[in-house]
Amino acid sequence: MDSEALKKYSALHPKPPGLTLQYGTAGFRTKAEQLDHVMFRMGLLAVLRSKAVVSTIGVMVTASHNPEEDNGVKLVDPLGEMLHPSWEEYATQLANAEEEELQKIIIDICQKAAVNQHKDALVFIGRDTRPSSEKLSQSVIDGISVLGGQYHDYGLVTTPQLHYMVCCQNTQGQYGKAMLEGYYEKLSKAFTELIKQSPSAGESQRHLKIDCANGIGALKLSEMEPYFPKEVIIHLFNDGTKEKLNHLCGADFVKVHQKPPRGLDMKPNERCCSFDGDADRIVYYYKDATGHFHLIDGDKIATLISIFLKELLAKVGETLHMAVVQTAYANGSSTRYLEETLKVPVHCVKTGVKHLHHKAQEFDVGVYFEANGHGTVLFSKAAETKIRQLAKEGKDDEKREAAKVLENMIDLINQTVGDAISDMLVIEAILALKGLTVQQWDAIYADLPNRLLKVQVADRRVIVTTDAERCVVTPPGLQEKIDALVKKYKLSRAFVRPSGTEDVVRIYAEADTQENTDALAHEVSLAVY
Ligand code: 16G
Ligand code: ZN
Repeated sequence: MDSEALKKYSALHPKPPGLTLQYGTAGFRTKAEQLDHVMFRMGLLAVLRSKAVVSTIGVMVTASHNPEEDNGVKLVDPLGEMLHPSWEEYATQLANAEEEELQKIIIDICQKAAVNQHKDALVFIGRDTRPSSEKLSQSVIDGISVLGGQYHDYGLVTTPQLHYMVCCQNTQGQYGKAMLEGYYEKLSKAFTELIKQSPSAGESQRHLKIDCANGIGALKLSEMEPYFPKEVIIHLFNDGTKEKLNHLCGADFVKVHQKPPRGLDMKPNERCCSFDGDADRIVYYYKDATGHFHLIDGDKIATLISIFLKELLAKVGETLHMAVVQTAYANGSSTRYLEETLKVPVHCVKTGVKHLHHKAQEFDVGVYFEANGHGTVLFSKAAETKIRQLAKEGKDDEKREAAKVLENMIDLINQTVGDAISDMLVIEAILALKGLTVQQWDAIYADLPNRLLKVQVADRRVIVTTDAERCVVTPPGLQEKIDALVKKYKLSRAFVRPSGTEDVVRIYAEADTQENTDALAHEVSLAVY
C-alpha cells in the first residue's frame, strides 16, 4: 500500500467531521452530499474484498426508491449476492474512520480477514440515473485505483444488471456473458421461447404499461425492446425525461400508498406495473370497470410463480422440493393460500433481501419475494442439471416439454437478486402460457386489509425482536400489549420492528376489515410510544 498516495487521495474525499453512518440492510444510504468519502472508501473496501476472495466484486451506486437527492452504495459479492455479513462491520469501520486512522483500519481489516495484499483485484461499478451518481462513482474509482485495483465501469445499469455481470464474470461465463448485450440476449431468448408456446402465440398482441419511476428502468427497457418478440408491446411511462426520480411514482410509492403512480394513464382492466428507481422491485396493478384500484404485490407475484412452477415440477415427476420464503410483511392470505391450497411449505425470515436469498438457497427450487415486490427464484445446481438433462433427453413428450419450459424459466430468471425486468418477463410469460388475465391472477386469493405505519421514537434500537421480527423481546411488556390488542379483532395480526433503513419503528397490522386494521395499527402505535 502506498500510504502517501492514500493520504493524498483520501484528503480529496474528506469525511464530514462527526458524521457516522452504518452499512445497513441496503448498504449506505443518505443525502448524496454526505457520501463522497463513503464512496472513496467503498472503492478501497471493494479492492480488499476482491483480494480476500480472489474474485471480482461489484460496487453499485444507487439509493433505490429514496428521493432523488439521496444516494447510496452497496457491494456485490462474487456470485452476485449481497456483501457477506461478516464484512458489513468492516464497511462501517472504514466509512467512519477519521482521516488519520484510515491506513490503520485498512491494515486491521487485512489482518482480520486474511487479505493477501499481493493478489490482483477487479471491481465492477454501476450507477443509477441520479444527478449525483456519476461524480460519486468517480470517487469509488479513486478508491479502487489508490489501492492498485483494476475496474470496469458499466456506467448506467440497473442494480440487478450489475449483480448479473459480477456473477457471470466469476463463473467464467457459465451464467452468461458479463456484458449488457449478453444479459439482453439470454433473457429475451428464453422469453421468446416461452411466448412461442402460449396458446395465443402469433394471434394477438400483448400490451403492458410500465411506470419506470423516472429511473434507470426506462433506459434499460428501451435498450432491450428490440430483442422482444413482436407480439409483446411495452409502453413506458415516467421515463425520467420530465419528472424527478421516484416522485409520486414507482413501485414503492404504489405499494405504500396503494394507489396508481402519477403520470400513467390507466384504462379499466389494463395490465400495468411499476419498477422502483434502480429496477430491482416490481408490483403490478389494474383499475376495474368501476374505477377501483387493485394492487398485485410481491406476495401475489410469488403465488403466481409458485403455482406455475409447481405444475411443471409435477409434470417432470422428479422429487424436487420447492418452498416459498416470505417476511412478516407477507399478507396472511398469501401464506394461507400457499400452505393450505397449494400445499407448498412457506418459511418466514427477517426483512432484507440477504435473509430471503440465504433461506431460499436451502431448496431445490426456492421462491422468495418481499411484499414490496423484491424477489426472485433460486434453482439448486442439482435441480438445474436434472432439468436441463430432462429437457434434452426426457423419454416421454409431456415430461420433456415441461422440462423445456422450466429450462427457459431458469434462463429468464435473474437468480442473483430480484430484478424488475426479469420478473416482469417471467410474469408476462406465465400469464401468456396460462392464458390468465390480470383480474384472474388477482382473484387467486383476496388480500386481507393491511396498514403500515411508522413512528419516530427516541431510540429505535430499544425494540428488539425475535421469530423473524414477529415477536418483541424488549422492551418488556410490549409484546403482551400487542397480543391483547390483536385479540380484539378477527383474522388479525400485528408486529413492530425497528427499520433498517430509516430512524423509525415500523408497525404492520392486518385484520378482517380496513376499519379494524386501521384501528389496530393505531392502537399498536400508541403502545410503542
Ligand atoms: C432495504 C432492503 C429491502 C427491505 C427494506 C426494508 C435490500 C436490497 N433492500 O431496502 O429488501 O424491504 O430495506 O426497509 O435488502 P426497512 O428496514 O426500513 O423497513
Ligand atoms: Zn431498489
